[in-house]
Amino acid sequence: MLLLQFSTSHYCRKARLALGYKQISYQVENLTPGLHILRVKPLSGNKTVPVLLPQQKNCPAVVADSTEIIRFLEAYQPNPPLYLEEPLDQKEALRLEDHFDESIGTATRFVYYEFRAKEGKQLDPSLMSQAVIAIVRSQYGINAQTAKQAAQRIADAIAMLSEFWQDGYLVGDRFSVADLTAAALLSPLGLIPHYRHNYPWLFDRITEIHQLCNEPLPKNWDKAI
Ligand SMILES: N[C@@H](CCC(=O)N[C@@H](CS)C(=O)NCC(=O)O)C(=O)O
Repeated sequence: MLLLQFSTSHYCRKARLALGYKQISYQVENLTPGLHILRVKPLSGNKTVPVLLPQQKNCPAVVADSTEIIRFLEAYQPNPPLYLEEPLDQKEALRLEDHFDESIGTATRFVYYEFRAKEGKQLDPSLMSQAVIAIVRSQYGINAQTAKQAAQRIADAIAMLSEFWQDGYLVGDRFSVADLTAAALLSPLGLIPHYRHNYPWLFDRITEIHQLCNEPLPKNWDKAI
């Protein structure tokens, strides 16, 4: 299998966590933001990564979007499962996956790129990195005001996670797509010192989930504390 990705994207991390959890071997093709459209648009019709090319008999040629990739992987290799058996639990796990995708993953992007352009500039002050950060900020309308609104959505999500994650799982009594999605989409916050200091249990849990899925933590993870 081949995963078309941005190495730093948290949605691509979500797909890698799922591949790693299921111990499916795959290769990655790292794309350059902006130029990536030339590669992915003809394949999926969309402009976002991740895009998975299963390259297997009896499989679709292209699976685009992290949620669709997990749905495909679950059918391709059901064990170990990311979906839950009990229908109501499974419905809730998919609802949480969608909530994290649509609301929290985008909020994380706002808070993370606001940090990278300001206090976190020294993480990579190179012109190339700062140019990518400026493009992302302009593409998504990221500024101090919108990042502040996003931080409130993240605070609500962390309050919810604190009820479930300190000694259990988001849904039911085992690890599921809901836990995996939360870990992937909140992981960029691990590079922001005040989140690391205020919520150590959150980043311990994100670390455990990365270990479970055989996925390295984001670059510079240890520099934030
Ligand atoms: N809902 C999509 C979101 C993916 C997404 O937003 N990907 C971003 C990278 S984090 C992207 O490809 N952005 C490039 C663009 O919009 O041109 C998923 O879950 O795969």
